[in-house]
Amino acid sequence: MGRVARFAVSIDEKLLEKFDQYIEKKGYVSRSEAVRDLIRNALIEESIGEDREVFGTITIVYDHHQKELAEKITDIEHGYLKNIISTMHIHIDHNHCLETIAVRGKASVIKELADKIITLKGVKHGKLVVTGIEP
Ligand code: NI
Repeated sequence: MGRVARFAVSIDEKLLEKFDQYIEKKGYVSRSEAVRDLIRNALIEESIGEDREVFGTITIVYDHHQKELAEKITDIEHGYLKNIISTMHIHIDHNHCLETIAVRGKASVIKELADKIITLKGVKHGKLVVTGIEP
């Protein structure tokens, strides 16, 4: 960590009140810690469109009775060998599977991979979470 800087923020009282409620609900020890996390999240999310190395997870829930869906997911995964670290498969119930795919690589490639999987017919919910070392 570099030198610590302090800055003042002007904010509407009602907005600050809501922010303090958020901080308490989340369990942050101070406003500073909450603000630092928000800034880090914003910077990491912003970098998704850039060409930097990121890590992440793609989590999907899908209907495994959907015709050829599992095969399609596997086919896509085989096209990204360098980017997929591991996958975890959980059978949720008779119809549904949950899969978490741990990924690494250029942000643009990871986003492309996630979009290909999440938009498949039969994928009921999907989310890419990108993380990395703050830029
Ligand atoms: Ni399953």
